[in-house]
Amino acid sequence: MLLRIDHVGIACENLDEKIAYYEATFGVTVVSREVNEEQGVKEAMLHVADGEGGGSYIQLLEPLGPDTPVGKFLAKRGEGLHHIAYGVRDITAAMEQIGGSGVRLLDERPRHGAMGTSIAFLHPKDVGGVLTELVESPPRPS
Ligand code: MC0
Repeated sequence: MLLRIDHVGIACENLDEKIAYYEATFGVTVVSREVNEEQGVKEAMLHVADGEGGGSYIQLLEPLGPDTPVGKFLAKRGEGLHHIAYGVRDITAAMEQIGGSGVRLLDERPRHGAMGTSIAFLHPKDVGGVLTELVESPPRPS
């Protein structure tokens, strides 16, 4: 069901500073920057590699305010790994299959993610303490 690691989401206090750090340290480059009001973040995607069905990225996340998922996470745990996201071919089918196994879905239906993706989160308490995201990428132009 899982095609690849789509991205790792990393919570940070200052997006511009963290982008500069990743570019200087790992030689990766930003391919997309967005504000996602629904998710309460401004974020940047830094390309790492290409894989089946899409790319693999580092996603840097700065909260839009303290009362957002990433804002609460930073207050509680500080900067660091926030979630892991797996690429899937069909997000609705994956949600049905995983939800049917008893894992709590944090989204009833897919939501808008970075770079035109459809995303859905799984409760970290049901995935061994790891906030987990499913990602369906838009079709690649042929
Ligand atoms: C919270 N918990 C985590 C966690 N966040 N565990 C692992 N990783 C995380 N990131 C744990 C807490 O420590 C707590 O455990 C329990 O989950 C409940 O957390 P809480 O702080 O009491 O509750 P909330 O209100 O902060 O909710 C946590 C929850 C929420 C994961 C349900 O953050 C959520 O719905 N997240 C999904 C959406 C999201 O994260 N969006 C931002 C990225 P204890 O043991 O203390 O009870 S958006 C994104 O990434 C998009 C743009 C994209 O990929 O394209």
